[in-house]
Amino acid sequence: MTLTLPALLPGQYSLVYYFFLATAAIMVCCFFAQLVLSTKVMKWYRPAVYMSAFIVAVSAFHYIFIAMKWDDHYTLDGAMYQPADTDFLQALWRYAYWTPTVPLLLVSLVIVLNLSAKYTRSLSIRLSLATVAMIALGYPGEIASDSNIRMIWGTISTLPFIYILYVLWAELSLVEQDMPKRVARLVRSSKILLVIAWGFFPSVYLVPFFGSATGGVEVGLQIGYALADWVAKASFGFLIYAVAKAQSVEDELYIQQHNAALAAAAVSGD
Ligand SMILES: *C/C=C(C)/C=C/C=C(C)/C=C/C1=C(C)CCCC1(C)C
Repeated sequence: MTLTLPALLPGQYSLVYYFFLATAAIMVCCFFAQLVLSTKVMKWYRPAVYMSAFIVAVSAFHYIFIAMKWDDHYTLDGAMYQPADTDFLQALWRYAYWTPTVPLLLVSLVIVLNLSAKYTRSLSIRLSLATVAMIALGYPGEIASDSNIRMIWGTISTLPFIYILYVLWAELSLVEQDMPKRVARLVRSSKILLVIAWGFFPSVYLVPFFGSATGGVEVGLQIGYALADWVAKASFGFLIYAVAKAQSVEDELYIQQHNAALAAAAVSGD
């Protein structure tokens, strides 16, 4: 991502500014919604819903922060908004924002799969390490001005990304076969949403190879990243809740049947 921003038309400047604020407001609403929803699932799924709440809370802060930075950076000069002479450190802020939130997105998905404790731990650790590696390896490329260096780090960063996709699609499709149909369907929707939203980020990474930073490109990138977060963080959180709720209904049924069997055994005098 470029460090220096282009001059913008007033409409372009305002569009991005209000889009950041609207995104922050949406994330705040999602935060309270997730807290309320967390009470509606069995307590062993609650950490996943709390993680979604945490992710949207961090997102709200991030968007308020970059809205302020954006506002500070530009001044209206004649007909155009002119950027300050300093760097706009959006790559640093964005990668700092991803580091805690992206691993948690995957861990929340792993928790609602309701697998054995050992497998849950192994998946959470492997996927978290892979996301952290992906972010750490992408960063030097993101801030490089040399396009060869950008390409090299981007390619290396794609390896853990492919590993994540492999684990989600190949490895987890085996455990989905044992899940109740309704749950398996929701898990599949979560994965599809995840791949579509996550695929957006490396695509944006490629933009500087094709275009120069004009006002239109910059506005497109900023709004594109924000929309990707609506999908990858806000909407994904509600799917995680839906899986947790479906799992809770199944667990409730199982517990009832188990109790009924125990009661029947007690009546028959065993
Ligand atoms: C909430 C933020 C999310 C879900 C961010 C996801 C980011 C990625 C999947 C980034 C992937 C990248 C590559 C696969 C290669 C180029 C460098 C990255 C870091 C943009």
